[in-house]
Amino acid sequence: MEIEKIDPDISLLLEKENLRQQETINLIASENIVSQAVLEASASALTNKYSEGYPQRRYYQGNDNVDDIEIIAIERAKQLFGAEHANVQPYSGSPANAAVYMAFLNPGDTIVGLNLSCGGHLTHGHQVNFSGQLYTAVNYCVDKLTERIDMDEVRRIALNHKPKMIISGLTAYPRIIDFEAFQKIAQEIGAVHFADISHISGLIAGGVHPSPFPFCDVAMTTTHKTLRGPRGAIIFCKQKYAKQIDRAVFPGSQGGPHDQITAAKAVALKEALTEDFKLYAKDIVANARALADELITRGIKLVTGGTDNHMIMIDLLPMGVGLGRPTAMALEKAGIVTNANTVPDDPGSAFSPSGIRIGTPAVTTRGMKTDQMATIGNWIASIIEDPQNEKLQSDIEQAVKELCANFPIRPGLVYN
Ligand code: DSN
Repeated sequence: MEIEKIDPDISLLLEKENLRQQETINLIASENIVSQAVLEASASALTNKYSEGYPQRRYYQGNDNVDDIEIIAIERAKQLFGAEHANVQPYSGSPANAAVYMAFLNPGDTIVGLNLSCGGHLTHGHQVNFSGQLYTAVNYCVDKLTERIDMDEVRRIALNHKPKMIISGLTAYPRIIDFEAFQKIAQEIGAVHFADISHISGLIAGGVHPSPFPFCDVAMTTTHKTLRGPRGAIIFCKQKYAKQIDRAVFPGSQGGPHDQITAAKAVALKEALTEDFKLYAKDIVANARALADELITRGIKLVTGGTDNHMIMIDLLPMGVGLGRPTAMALEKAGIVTNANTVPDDPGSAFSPSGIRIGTPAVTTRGMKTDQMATIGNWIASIIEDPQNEKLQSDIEQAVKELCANFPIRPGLVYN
């Protein structure tokens, strides 16, 4: 490969990263493994192009191929989700959310979203983020007993604060989102309903999670999570909002789109339109349930007591405050890659939280099924019970390598 000659340092690190991904179990709920076709589009000559504007309305010449690619991506995105309009240019989730807010809100306007510690995203109104600084953010949390979103509470907050926008969506919440109920509340107070479906868009596309369409006014998904595409995002909206969304993306908040990523989004959307992808989405959820069941059997506490989607939130509070990070580090030594995460009412901090978030999109892409989930659940439980045991970690690390060798990341991967 050319890169070995030009830049051996980076080349070596890329090789090491390939090996790390091959030999470890990736349970990070927001990550996945793309197909070779998506990788090829991402690494294509489109990297060399500038194309500010939209198809047939570009500021630079030489965009005939880019136009065709972007139109294909838009049409596939609309078809997959049954949306009226799609903008496929957003660089990623946070810039896309910034564009959505810019399209509908003025600084100071009130937004209502799920609190970060209860499973919402930074861009849903956290005070350290632009969304909590530019706008007046009010958060809802989850019910203390059930740890689920309480729609009566969302309605009470909405009626009280009369936000201009209500956000339905999650980044660390393992249950179904009732988009229809959110829409009813938004309609009652004349608010815009914005669904952030970044985590669950692959499940929606695969028919295993209810769709926010036609209930929401606007929706956003990143393309690299359960949707299994390149890093990026797509915004969907009703046709009547198309112009204001497009303007908010370009020229409002972005410059030239990353055309190589637009092409890779188109490829991933084509893959997501297949019957194979429906099976894949079904297996993601079946795997998450099997993993959750195994953890519960081993006495591990899960937020909400289980999962409906691709994600499991392990609550380590029964064992102490702030154990998320040391446990994630112990798991990593055993070859199991996760992230520490807050749990509802966490007395720990965002950097030192008391939970672990895990998810099954990447292991399902590798072809692992419920039997393997039971094995992995057992390993995780053993490490949680005995996090200082280095011999246990190295024994499991060896077993993880053997398991991973049986489920290699294949370059031509298409799920079947
Ligand atoms: N970092 C993403 C996640 O892990 O959910 C969200 O931005």
